[in-house]
Amino acid sequence: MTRTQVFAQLPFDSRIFVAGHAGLVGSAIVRALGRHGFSNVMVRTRAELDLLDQAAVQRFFAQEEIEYVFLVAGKVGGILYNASHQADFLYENLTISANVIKAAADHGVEKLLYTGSSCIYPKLSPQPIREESLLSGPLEPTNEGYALAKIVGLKLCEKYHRQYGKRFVSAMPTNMYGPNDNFHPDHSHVIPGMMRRFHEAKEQKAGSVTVWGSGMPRREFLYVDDFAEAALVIMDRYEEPTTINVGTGDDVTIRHLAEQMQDVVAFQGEILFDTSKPDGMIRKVLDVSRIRELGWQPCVGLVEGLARAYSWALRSGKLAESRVATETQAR
Ligand code: GFB
Repeated sequence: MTRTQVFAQLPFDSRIFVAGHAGLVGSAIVRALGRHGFSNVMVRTRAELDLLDQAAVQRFFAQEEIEYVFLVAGKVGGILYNASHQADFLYENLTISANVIKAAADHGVEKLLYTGSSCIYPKLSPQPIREESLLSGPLEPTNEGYALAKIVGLKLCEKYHRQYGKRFVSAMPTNMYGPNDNFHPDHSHVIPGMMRRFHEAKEQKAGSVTVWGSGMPRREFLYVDDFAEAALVIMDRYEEPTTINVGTGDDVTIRHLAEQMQDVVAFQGEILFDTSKPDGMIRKVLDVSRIRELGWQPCVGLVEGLARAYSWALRSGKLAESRVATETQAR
């Protein structure tokens, strides 16, 4: 199959802006664009372009004649960080989404892909969660601020789509992990946080490692480079105003994840559970029929993905960084 057959609608020399290129998802999208031969990919550091600054974002779009936007910038974090910083998560994600989507609408962007996360769906959604569950009930309280901001962002895309015919679409991925993740012990998502705890326990030859919560919640995990491929497929050929889920369709318990992590990190001790830490949603697995119909499916299974992520974390020095250093980086 030639490249042009894979991405028939997306010209290889188009001016593509990846908002949030330094993070887990943005860096994977930049890698995927490079792999597939897209030659005109634009990125800006936070120092060069503060996405919270509406005037700066407007100036940037006015000057750069951007044609395609992957909007994956935002404040992210795991269950504890989310729960304890809800104002920041709501304000920053809302503002970034509004600034970039409006500027893209004002300055003739051809197509924009907005991303949120599966936590936008109600706490008691029927599982696997279909796109139609959106706004059908109360949210999980530990991430209400983040989820509200992301719901507004995806609805803003949908409204521009319906009112002005803008090709603004949104994708809701499940929990992702991989290179350039945040490995802070308290701020991060479960995979990098747990990986750090297991790694440190192994280094210290500890007899046990403590995992947050009861171990019973179920989560679905997607290797971020698989998501990046899905993002390109969606940018190329998904044209609906309503959002599309991206996941594997399979979930595991946190206990099972911990056992896989123990093998990957080669930690010999015992696994304990700290039930004073929150469990969050008891189950969160996406219905992925829509994205499957577009011809995408994930390639990297959980064990292989964990091994790749661990190898990256070791090579990058992320697991060796002091807790103070990772805290500064996470802000
Ligand atoms: O990735 P995580 O923080 O996010 O996973 P959510 C939380 C689940 O993993 C809970 C357990 O059941 C935790 O009790 N867990 C076990 C751990 N050990 C750890 C650990 O070391 N760190 C963390 N973080 N959890 C987030 C939302 O929800 O998912 C965000 O807060 C976002 O808004 C993200 O949507 C994808 O899946 O609970």
